Amino acid sequence: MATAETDLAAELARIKQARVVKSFCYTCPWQCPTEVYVRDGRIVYHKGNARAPNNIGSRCAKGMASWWVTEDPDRLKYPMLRTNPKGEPGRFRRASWDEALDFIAGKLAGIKEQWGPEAVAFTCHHDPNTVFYWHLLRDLYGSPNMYTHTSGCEQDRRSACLTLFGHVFPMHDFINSRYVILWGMNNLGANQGLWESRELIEAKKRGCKLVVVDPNFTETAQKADEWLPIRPGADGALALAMCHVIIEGDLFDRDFVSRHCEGFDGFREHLRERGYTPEWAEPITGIEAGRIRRIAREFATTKPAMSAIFKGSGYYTNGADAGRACYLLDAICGEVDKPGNLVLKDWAPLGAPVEIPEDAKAAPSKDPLHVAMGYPLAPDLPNSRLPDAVIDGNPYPVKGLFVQSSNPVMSDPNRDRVKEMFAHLELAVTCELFMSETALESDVVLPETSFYEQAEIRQGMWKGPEVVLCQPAVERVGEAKPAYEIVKALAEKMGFGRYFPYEKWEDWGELVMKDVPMSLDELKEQGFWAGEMRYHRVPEGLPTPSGKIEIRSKQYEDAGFEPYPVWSERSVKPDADFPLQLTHSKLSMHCNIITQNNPLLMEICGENWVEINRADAAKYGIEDGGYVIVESPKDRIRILARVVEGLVPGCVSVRHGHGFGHWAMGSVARGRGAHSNNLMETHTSPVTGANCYNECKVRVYPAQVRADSRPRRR
Ligand SMILES: Nc1nc2c(c(=O)[nH]1)N[C@H]1C(S)=C(S)[C@@H](COP(=O)(O)OP(=O)(O)OC[C@H]3O[C@@H](n4cnc5c(=O)[nH]c(N)nc54)[C@H](O)[C@@H]3O)O[C@H]1N2
Ligand SMILES: Nc1nc2c(c(=O)[nH]1)N[C@H]1C(S)=C(S)[C@@H](COP(=O)(O)OP(=O)(O)OC[C@H]3O[C@@H](n4cnc5c(=O)[nH]c(N)nc54)[C@H](O)[C@@H]3O)O[C@H]1N2
Ligand code: SF4
Ligand SMILES: [Mo]
Repeated sequence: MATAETDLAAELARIKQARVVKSFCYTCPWQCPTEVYVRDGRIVYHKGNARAPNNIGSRCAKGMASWWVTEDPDRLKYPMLRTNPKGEPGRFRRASWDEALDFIAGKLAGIKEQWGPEAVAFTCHHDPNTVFYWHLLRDLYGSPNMYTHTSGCEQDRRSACLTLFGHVFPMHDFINSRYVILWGMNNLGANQGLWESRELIEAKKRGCKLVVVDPNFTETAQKADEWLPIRPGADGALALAMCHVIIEGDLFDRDFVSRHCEGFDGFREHLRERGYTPEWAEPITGIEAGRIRRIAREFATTKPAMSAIFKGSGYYTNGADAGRACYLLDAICGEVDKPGNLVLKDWAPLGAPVEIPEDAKAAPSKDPLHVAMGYPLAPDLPNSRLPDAVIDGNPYPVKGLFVQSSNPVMSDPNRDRVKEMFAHLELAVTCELFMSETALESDVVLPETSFYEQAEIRQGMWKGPEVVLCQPAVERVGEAKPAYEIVKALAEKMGFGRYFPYEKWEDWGELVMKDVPMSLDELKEQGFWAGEMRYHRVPEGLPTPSGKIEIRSKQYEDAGFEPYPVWSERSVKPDADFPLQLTHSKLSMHCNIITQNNPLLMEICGENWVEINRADAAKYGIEDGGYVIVESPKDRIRILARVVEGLVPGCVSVRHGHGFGHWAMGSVARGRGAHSNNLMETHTSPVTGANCYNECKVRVYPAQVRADSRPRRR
């Protein structure tokens, strides 16, 4: 059936004399469905797919600039093998695919023989077709250590959500909400699904009240009705005090908690016993007790409402319980999975791309690393602890590491320790688009294709079940290959070739789609599949031990933690020598450290900066637009300063991205901006092992050289 939109796509293709390929953007993890217009092998235009509920046609600046990745001269073109010992600055030579994969297969066989298969780990952030590596390295080779996106990201949020609701990634039904509290979640800066940003703005227009809890007056706080400038690492105290007000004021949803929650009465006693009152929280959070009471009452009495978190609360060692406490506001007010709430999204019924018989699968002989490390509640790898395994053999030796679509040398805290880890590995393989800093520390660097050059079928990030697809739109760069071809070729070298029988991507695509009520051909035509959006799953029972929302967490108790969230101080506090708390936030014009070699985005935002409150700036002689030194007990960086009103005094905020030799061979990115991740020591959440990027104290003073007159835009 032709619609106005398909006609538009056809008309655009005709005008541009181009072929249109339905695809998705994967510059950030939100995978907006797109239409890519290709003429003579080049992308001449691209836009959002307006029929997709996910982004309804919109794209952000990062997505619009993303075509550059297909033409960037700095892209990796060939497999590369290291020619000098690890630990020294990496030198590489071009290798054939055959030689590179022979090398990897040989090392994998040696590691398995000497140390066992669990001595190989796999980690990634963006996970393009990662599932293929998993089937080979987990199912056939036998390592239980296949990790993905969250290891460097919102580990604490995920564990809070999983233990409470049995769901890993609720979506935000802003559009139907009347009251939204965002805790350190900067949707309008560090954008998540574009439909979420749109719906948040639309909800505001319809009268929804937006409260942002953040030490920084972020892009989202600037659009909010109220900004609560909380002290860093204090969210747990604020949320617990709000729960106290709601419960003591009899403002909770009695019927909902009695039917659907486990442990409500115990929670009331717990809050009383611990004395988690607004007066107790005021000096910890910096928010007046009266304001805490008012916001708590407003939240409980305005329906529908939502309390949501992402990274902010999890930047600290007390982040796991802080996250639980923020989500408990939803639970006690009965605001879960109804219109206007956090929705416990249904996933699409995607199948595996290969069929490996059960009797061919290897049975791992050891617990996965996160369990052996003592973090059974971790949803992913506690990756700041990976160096302990590699360097010290604790909890057991790891000798081989695959890194795909991730740059841990730049992205994890404590760069020194991460680099040291690579020097200890017998096999380090980095699958990349560029010669990243992590690639430079590796033995083998494999060039992968970008989302414009390969196929992939994934779960979509809309609030209903959704499948999104990308398909090859342009020629591959050099000899780069997609993961499904790399894994097939490696499997053949390892004697597992028969399990990867596909000749073209459509062969595995059919398998992935076999339970989705849409054919692969239709998917290629439409670019996405969207199922029915549902609410009200809580009464059906949740995948928690009790089937209910676990206010009292059995999983926490079994793992040796307090079953109710407790308040604890974060680990690193400023002192006389290092009087400021380091915090971080993302850049709206870049995604993490992916986009800094893109000249279009670098023209808008060519370097990152540190924000400092006006009072602190005066105290330390810092001028707006000047360069400063940010120094911790461990390291120091030189970075542009921005003096702002809207930041809690006593902390500084580094916008994350850019820095040192970033994109080791990237001609645009190199030397622009500053990189803060070596300022921190390794601090991890005791519950999940999450990276604690903000556990760091610093001092700030003017650098010698003044800033140039680059335009200052966010
Ligand atoms: N434009 C853009 N979009 C992105 C990304 C990007 O790099 N750029 N990255 C993507 C990724 S991987 C992720 S994980 C998400 C992240 O999405 P968000 O979590 O929304 O983004 P961050 O900027 O990390 O937000 C952290 C916020 O927490 C605040 N904060 C710091 N300490 C505290 C605290 O103690 N309490 C509270 N309440 N807040 C605190 C910071 O000031 C900051 O505003 O964004 C995704 N989208
Ligand atoms: N100081 C500080 N550190 C942080 C954060 C912070 O806010 N402050 N944020 C943290 C967060 S939330 C996250 S999620 C992590 C993310 O950190 P990482 O795990 O490092 O992930 P990214 O920055 O997303 O991407 C890293 C690499 O993926 C490569 N890449 C991009 N697309 C592809 C592809 O299609 N295929 C392949 N093979 N490679 C590709 C890019 O070239 C890039 O080198 O950083 C964390 N680190
Ligand atoms: S939000 Fe993410 S996926 Fe969507 S267009 Fe922007 S960068 Fe691409
Ligand atoms: Mo992230």
